[in-house]
Amino acid sequence: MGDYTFPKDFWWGSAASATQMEGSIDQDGKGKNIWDHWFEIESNRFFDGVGPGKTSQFYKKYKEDIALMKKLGHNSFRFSISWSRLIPNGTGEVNKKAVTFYTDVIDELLASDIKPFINLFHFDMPLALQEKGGWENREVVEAFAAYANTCFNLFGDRVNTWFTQNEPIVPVEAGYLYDMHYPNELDFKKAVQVAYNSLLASAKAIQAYKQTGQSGEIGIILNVTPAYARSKHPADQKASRIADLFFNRAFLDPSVKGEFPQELVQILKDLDFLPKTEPNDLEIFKENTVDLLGVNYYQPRRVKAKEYLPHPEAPFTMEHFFDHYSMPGKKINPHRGWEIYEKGIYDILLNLRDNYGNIRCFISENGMGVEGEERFLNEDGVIQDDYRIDFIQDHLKWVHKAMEEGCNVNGYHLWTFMDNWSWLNAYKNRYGFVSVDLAQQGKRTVKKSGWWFKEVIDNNGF
Ligand code: BGP
Repeated sequence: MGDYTFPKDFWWGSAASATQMEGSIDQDGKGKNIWDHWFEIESNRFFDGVGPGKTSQFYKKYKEDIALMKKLGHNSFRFSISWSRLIPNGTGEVNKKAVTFYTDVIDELLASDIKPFINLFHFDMPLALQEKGGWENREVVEAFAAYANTCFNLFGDRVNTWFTQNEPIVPVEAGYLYDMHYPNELDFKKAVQVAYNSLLASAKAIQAYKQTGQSGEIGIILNVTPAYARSKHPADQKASRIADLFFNRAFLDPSVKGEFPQELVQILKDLDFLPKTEPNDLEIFKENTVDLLGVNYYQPRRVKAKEYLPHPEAPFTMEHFFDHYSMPGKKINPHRGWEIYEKGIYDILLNLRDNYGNIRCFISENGMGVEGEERFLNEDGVIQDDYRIDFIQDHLKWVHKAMEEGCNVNGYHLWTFMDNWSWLNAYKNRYGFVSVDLAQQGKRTVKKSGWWFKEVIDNNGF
């Protein structure tokens, strides 16, 4: 046993999402989601032209995968339900084969002493609903609450840790500001509406959960990285405050405190970007805050005051208020291009302790995507991913320190269990404890980090 011991019942495990791991996207009655559709019309947008159909095939191999999770000591696993697999058109009829599949997955996890954590939405809007505008459309808010309710009724007797959404800012920024995800719009007004409606949908799903009378807990998963200013100069400080407002507080405050930050509301009002709302929305936010917060952390956000005035005709984005800042001497994961800054995880947790009532939370994603890991195979065919072990360990040390200082952290999940399809990067960067060999029918092999993590779990620390 080392110096870093974690509390008894700490959640050790990993996270994944339906679209990234299920595969079998055109089988057993699944409806299309935006990823299936976008890949059909623009496969060139995806690394090596690989789409979501060719994922790790959890849909077929879940028993084998869960057996491996058990072997590696997991006590919890977060996955998402594919809305368009369960309800092919987003509303209306439920797909019985999907019910069977998710029931079997849950039962298999429970039989293996692994707590299922279910997330209801991970970037994968059913196509039928995106055709109506997706989160832009208030009808979709109601459709989500109904879908959530269906899930609670179907699975809530055995699942007691729920999440409404994963990183709701991603569909906003990637889909409506930066041309990274479908529907590839660039429209700030719509982006604000999408953010507002998805948060409202989350609150309504929480309301639906409470109305079921089930005894579990429900939360949301946010990537709440602090925005670090280049310097103490007031202009840099202001840049970071505004970046923090848009990227973090816009999601954290309504989810945890049930209200939007006044400064953000004022900025949007001044720019005439306030979303359409209905009279009792604020009450819904106020009354339906989360029990639990998932924190995803990969990289810090660094900003500085703007160097130049924005072009008057350029479309409006958050970068109207700040520039991104590349800090000299930063440590970087070259494969993903993301800075590695371990202390960021501690800063997030202290912020939650000091400004968000020390809400019960856990690290719901952290991880390192690396290209070409087969370079590190040893003679037994095991990937020697010492860089991943260092990455996890260095982050866990900061988590441990935050806990010693009173932060209410209940677990650590790696992104991800086995190598998954990574949205635009497809299979370029691998994140898993377990490698997936696409050339050999998705053959699974535990990496060195998987065995190392098992030891950490067995010792409840290192
Ligand atoms: C998070 C997402 C995950 C996962 C991860 C790694 O933001 O919740 O779905 O993909 O990032 O990012 P990427 O796959 O783009 O490398």
